[in-house]
This record gives sequence, C-alpha cells and structure tokens, in this order.
Amino acid sequence: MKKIALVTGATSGIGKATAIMLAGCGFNLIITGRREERLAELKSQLEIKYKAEALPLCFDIRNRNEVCNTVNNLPEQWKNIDVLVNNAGLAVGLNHIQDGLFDDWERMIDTNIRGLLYITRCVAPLMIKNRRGHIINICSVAGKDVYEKGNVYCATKYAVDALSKAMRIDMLKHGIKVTNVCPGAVETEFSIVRFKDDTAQAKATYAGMTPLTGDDIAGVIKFAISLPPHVCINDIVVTPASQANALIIDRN
Ligand code: NDP
Ligand code: 8X3
Repeated sequence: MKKIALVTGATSGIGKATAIMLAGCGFNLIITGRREERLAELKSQLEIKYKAEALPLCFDIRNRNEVCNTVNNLPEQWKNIDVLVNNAGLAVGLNHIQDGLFDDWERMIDTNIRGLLYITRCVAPLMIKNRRGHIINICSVAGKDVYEKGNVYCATKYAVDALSKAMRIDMLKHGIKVTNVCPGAVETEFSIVRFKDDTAQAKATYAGMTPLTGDDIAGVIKFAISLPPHVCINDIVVTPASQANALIIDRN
C-alpha cells in the first residue's frame, strides 16, 4: 500500500513542488490550499503523470473549524498520514514596526502560527495512533535571524522554529520525527504576496542572485524523509550559495 503525505499550501511554490516530488517517490497526496482550481489541476497532474491518488482539500488554514472538521472527517483510507508538510504560510508587507498594518500582522500570525497549529493538532493524533510519522515544518532563515522591517514575519518563523523543537520533544515517545526546514530566498509567489502584487518589487528581491526554487526545497525534504527510521534530521538551513543568512546576500 502507498504511503500518504499531507502538504499544506500545495497550490504554489514550495508546497506544489513538494507534492510533485512526493508523488514521484510513490506517495498518495492530500493537498490543501484556498485556490480550488489549482488544487484540481494539481490533482490531475499527480494522477496522470505519477499515478498517485490525490485528495484536494480546499480551506483557509486560518479557519479553525474548517480545518478541524475537514481533517477529522477524512475518508477512512486517507487517515493513515505518514508525512505532514506544514508549508502554508506567507509574509505580507515589509515595514518598520511603527508603520506596520494590523491586518498584515494578523494574516501572518493567523496563517503561519495558528494555521500550522490547527493542522498539527488534528494530524498528530492520527500519527500517534499508528506509532509512525514525520512532520516537516517549513520555517525560514527568518526564524533564525531577524532583519530590518521583517519584525512580525520573523516573529512567526521564530515561533515555527520553537514549535518544531517543542513538537520533537512531545512526539519523541510516539516514534514521530520532526524536521524544521529553513530556506533562504526561494523564488515563488512569496514576494508577490509580500509586496501585494507589485511584481517589480517582487522581482527585485532576487536581483543579482540565483535564488532557490521550490524543487530545491523539495529535494531537501526528499533527503530528510528518505533516511533510515533511526535517523532524524532536526533542522536544515538551506540558502542560495550567494546568501549567508537572512541578512546578507551577495548581489553582483
Ligand atoms: P507561495 O506564495 O508560492 O505559496 C504559499 C502557499 O501557502 C500557497 O499554496 C497558498 O495557497 C498557501 N496559503 C497561504 N495562505 C493560506 C491560507 N490562509 N490558507 C491556506 N493556504 C494558504 O510561497 P512559498 O512556496 O514560497 O511559501 C511556502 C512556505 O515557505 C511559507 O511558509 C513561507 O513562509 C516559507 N518560506 C518561503 C521562502 C521564500 O523565499 N519563498 C523562504 C523561507 C520560507 P492558497 O493561496 O491557494 O491558499
Ligand atoms: C522567506 C525568506 O528572507 O524573505 O522566509 O524572510 S526572507
């Protein structure tokens, strides 16, 4: 029987690349996001190209009732989740703290922290029941160092970093691995979202450098999940070769 992975935020970027990688590795996929058409397209791609079964779940991860009702009512054949990739997330705005917008802050906190917690709270008991599983939390270099104007986004990723450590302790006796993945600059829709559809500003984020791609991060996740049962990668920081950390990028 094929293993099952649940990837949040599979409609774009890192999540989509990860879902495709996992299908290529022989997993059946539960894919989530708010954009229903994209989920449907990805489902067809996974089924036709990779012969994987795919279950699209369309919800806003900030909506606790929607998340819990959906995951708690999964069809029986989808309940044995082996890998959970907590990927859905975003940055909105880039402002000094005194200029920040409450709506931006709440979107980031509700998505990156609360959403991740809602999903994990619903999926972890299913893994515990099976005494196996691997939770991959997509954190960021922004969860390791803070940078100017990054304030609230960085705070949400510091929270993810802390939650990965906490989950690893709580899951230890249940045989469930927890891996924190901290990417640097990855060219996805991330900057388009951060800069609220200002595509020129989004593009400038990656000027003079070769950013990572979603596939690069999927490759790192593939490595983490393919290690033997007694080996757990706790924390991976992965940046473009021209990026030292969240603060320092060599642009030429
Ligand atoms: P994208 O914008 O390309 O993808 C974000 C994904 O998150 C989409 O599938 C989106 O789906 C989903 N998402 C966002 N908000 C919600 C919501 N409220 N409910 C459900 N799903 C939601 O960005 P990335 O692929 O780059 O980002 C993925 C993760 O990687 C994020 O956690 C981000 O913080 C992290 N990261 C990104 C880096 C980068 O440089 N790109 C670097 C380090 C970390 P939909 O819109 O359909 O709901
Ligand atoms: C995304 C990377 O450096 O823009 O998490 O915060 S950064």
